[in-house]
Amino acid sequence: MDGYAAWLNYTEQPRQSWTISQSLVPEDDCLKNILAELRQAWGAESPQTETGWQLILRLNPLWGAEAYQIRRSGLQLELTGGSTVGLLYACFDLLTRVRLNRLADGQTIREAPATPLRMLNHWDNMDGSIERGYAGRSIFFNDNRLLLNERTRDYCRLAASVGINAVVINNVNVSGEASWLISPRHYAALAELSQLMRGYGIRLLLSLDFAAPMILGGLDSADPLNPAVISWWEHKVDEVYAALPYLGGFLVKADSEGRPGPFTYGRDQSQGANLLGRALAPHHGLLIWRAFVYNAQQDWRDHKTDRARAAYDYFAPLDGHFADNVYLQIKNGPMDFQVREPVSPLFSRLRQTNLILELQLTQEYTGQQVDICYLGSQWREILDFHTFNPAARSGRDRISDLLTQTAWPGLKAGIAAVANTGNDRNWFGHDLAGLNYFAYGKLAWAPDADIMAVAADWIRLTLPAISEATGQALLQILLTSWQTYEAYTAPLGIGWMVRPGTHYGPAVDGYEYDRWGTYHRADHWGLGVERGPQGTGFSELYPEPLAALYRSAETCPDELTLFFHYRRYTDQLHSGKTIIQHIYDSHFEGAAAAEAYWQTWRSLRSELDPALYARVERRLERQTANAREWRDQINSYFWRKSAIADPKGRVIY
Ligand code: GCV
Repeated sequence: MDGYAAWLNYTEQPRQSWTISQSLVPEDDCLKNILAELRQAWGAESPQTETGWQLILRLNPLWGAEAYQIRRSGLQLELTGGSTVGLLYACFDLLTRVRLNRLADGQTIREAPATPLRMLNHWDNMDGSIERGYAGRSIFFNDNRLLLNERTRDYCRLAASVGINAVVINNVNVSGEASWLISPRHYAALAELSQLMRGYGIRLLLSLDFAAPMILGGLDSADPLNPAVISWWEHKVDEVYAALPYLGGFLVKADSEGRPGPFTYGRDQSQGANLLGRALAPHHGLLIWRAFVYNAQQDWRDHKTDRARAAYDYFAPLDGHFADNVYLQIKNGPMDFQVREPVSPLFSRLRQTNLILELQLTQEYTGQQVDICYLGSQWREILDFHTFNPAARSGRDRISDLLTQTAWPGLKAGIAAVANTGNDRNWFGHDLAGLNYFAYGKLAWAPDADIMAVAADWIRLTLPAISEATGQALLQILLTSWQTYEAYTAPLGIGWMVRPGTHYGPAVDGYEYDRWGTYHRADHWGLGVERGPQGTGFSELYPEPLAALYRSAETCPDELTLFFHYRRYTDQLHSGKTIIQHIYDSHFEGAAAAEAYWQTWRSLRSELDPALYARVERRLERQTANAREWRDQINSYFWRKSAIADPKGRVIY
């Protein structure tokens, strides 16, 4: 088993006999793809209708385009979609239900996505490399060209099967040939790709270089208020849409980590975003502007500047300044996709800005698809977080209420995630990392989904041949994996401590004297960044009661205590343990848990496909070694700093 089919693994199910007794406009691409999917799953259509499924496809244009209904009466299956995209979603749901034996006679299922925009961002470069990619090279690019092959279609099938409806194919760090994606050099290939994606209900979007008027247009400025720049963009966007009428819009990373942006010209972020938003408006395109803007040239001696504040400080004052088709895309936490961070305070504050929550599937800081880390556990906490945004209707202020646009009237919102796929045969490098992609789609569609049920379904769909007991063992690993990863890496919300550059494995002081604003401030008394009112004041960016919760070390939740406060090693946590004892215990326990995953996997060997077994086993061996390394470096470092021995007498170096 090579993992290529992922959860669309139809091999173990009996072929089904089926026929479509009524078809709609056959030249519609979605309909063609529905038929192709049915054939792939169930085999060729069969004329003996009495013994097989009889499908009737209908449209109900009064529904939202992505809504659908499945009604079963005996062997008759009536699928109704708000459009053929809705029918495609109905088809994937039907195939899943038949495989999981979850479609009773007489049952009617009605579904519509709760989040309108469900997007993936690929950080793929045109040379074929992927920034922070851990599953091989790009499936979209090689050698400065677009790739279009059977794999592209299979990618669309995977994405559509979990309800993804927008994909940005190129890295937000746009450079080299990627700046030229919006030029005639690439229109023909992009048009073909966007047409293919459209047949799967997916809008293609592109990351843009803010300096394009200079690079492509030869202007001497990219100032968003310069009339020549404005007119260049208007013409450029008209040209792009003439070639790519189905383009969803653009994504921009500006003024961050060396990218050009409006700050160069003394303009603010909304002026940069609106320049492009206005050019896109006549074409109904979206402009997605990232809030990940910070000064990456910090002096470690400076205890007042706080990277965690940056997005808030830049963007909160601009609430209400953005054009109607502009969305602000905000990373879940104020720093950068650490295993644990508080939710960004921007979600608690903005009330007149369209929002997108940005998550990271690619496991940059969470094990790089070597270590198992089911991020659904992290996302559940983020989605359930009460923002206390004063604009939200009472009781509807969770992040999930924002995404589903139920928090307050007029709010437009969506969700995005940095993708974890590549051209490895199994798409994800680690077979078990496929769950993160699957779960992201499911939570984007229904943010209140149960992450345990999602994982259990993923196991049954991806590994249909394994026994119930093996499935349960695997489920236990997956459900505890995020907590395990957190336990053996940087403690109590402090984050980082990773090897500079690669971001895999421990280097406690790796970023301590660097320019990235990512410090732990450990000394011989304690550690942590003081972000209360006496420190950087970050806690005060939240509305009450969150500010009060985070402001004081007495009330701050244990898991974030070092994010918000400098604490002494001897301070007591709510758990009853001291900080130092927590560090020792969690690292010994986390590393032991990782090793136990490896043992469990080995005990399942006879149950598992040999190739799958070997792929995952190799990674578990590496995860165990990584966890040990984290355990020993962190414990030794803090023992040496604090001179407090482990009362349990375990080995520390
Ligand atoms: C695409 C982090 C990563 C970068 C990434 C950046 C971003 O800093 O390490 O590789 O760049 O986030 O989200 O823009």
